[in-house]
Amino acid sequence: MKNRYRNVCMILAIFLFVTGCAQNSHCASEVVPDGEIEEEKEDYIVVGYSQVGSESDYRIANTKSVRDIFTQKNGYYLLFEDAQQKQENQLKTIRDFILQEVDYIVLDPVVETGWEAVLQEAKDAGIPVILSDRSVEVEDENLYTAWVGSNFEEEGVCAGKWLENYLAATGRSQEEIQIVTLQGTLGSTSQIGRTKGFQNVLEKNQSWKMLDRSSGDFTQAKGKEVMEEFLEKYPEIDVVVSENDNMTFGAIEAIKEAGKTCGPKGDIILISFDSVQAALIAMKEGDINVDIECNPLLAPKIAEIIDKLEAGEKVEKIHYVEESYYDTFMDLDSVIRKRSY
Ligand code: GZL
Repeated sequence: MKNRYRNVCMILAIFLFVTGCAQNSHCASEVVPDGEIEEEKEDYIVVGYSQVGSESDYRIANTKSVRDIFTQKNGYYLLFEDAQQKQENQLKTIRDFILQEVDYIVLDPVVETGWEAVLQEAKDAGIPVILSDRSVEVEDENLYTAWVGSNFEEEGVCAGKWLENYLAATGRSQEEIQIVTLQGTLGSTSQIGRTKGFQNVLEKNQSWKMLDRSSGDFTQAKGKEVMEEFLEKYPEIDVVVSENDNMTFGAIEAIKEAGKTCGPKGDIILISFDSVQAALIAMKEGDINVDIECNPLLAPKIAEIIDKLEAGEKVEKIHYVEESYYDTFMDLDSVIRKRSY
């Protein structure tokens, strides 16, 4: 698609002047990416990226993947906005991108609902939208061109099946198992899928009892708060299902401050999601039993989709990334050494 770089700068200048952002260097830096713009480069693909936030280690790795790929050297001009986990920020950002006539919008939607109007505006403006990581719930799936991410329901099923095997291997498959769940951001694709997937396995195990589920919003602080409430309320917790590693770090703090232990030698079986490096180290230290991987390196696939669209090729709608799980029965040293996140 013809580079709109010069138009973008002109519109940007008008936009910043009109909205008074020109005086505010912070605002100006928000819409004009860092680093020297190579004036002589004739052609950029202008990509507007609306990121959920910076709430977790997964998110940091996911953002790094975006910044590593969408560089001027690779022919892209990246406009990147962190929504601090607020949908209203993402809605405003997308409308700014439309005003700036970007070539593509990439959206990681904090929750699944509330996107029809703004996606219709992007469609009316002729700007393709690619969804990254989380997805949207819309009547008309033509409002977005493609989605790249994880099979979250499969991740939840994987966690449940791991627990079935572990309880059988430790002679506890007939025992009543009391479970609590730290859920991610309510209404996000990852929370919906992981909760549903684990529930599918729970329903097949009569001796399992889900005492409670509550959202820690994928953050360490909130995860600790919720775990403290669970420990207050439920004296006998056998399993904690924590829908991301940062809530897990908070849960570990709360469990230890309550004088209990977790992990393979602990009172509580701890199941986590994401498999970021810090969590695998905590697993090595004996605090986590199993971690279901959630691959944050989505930008290469997104760039491949954009390049195909640029070449006028058709693209598939759904693109799953490769991922696995890790537990203490594996050689964690070699896993940790090889990981880029
Ligand atoms: C999953 C992603 C989730 C991660 C969390 O793809 O949406 O959001 O599991 C992150 O760490 O906050």
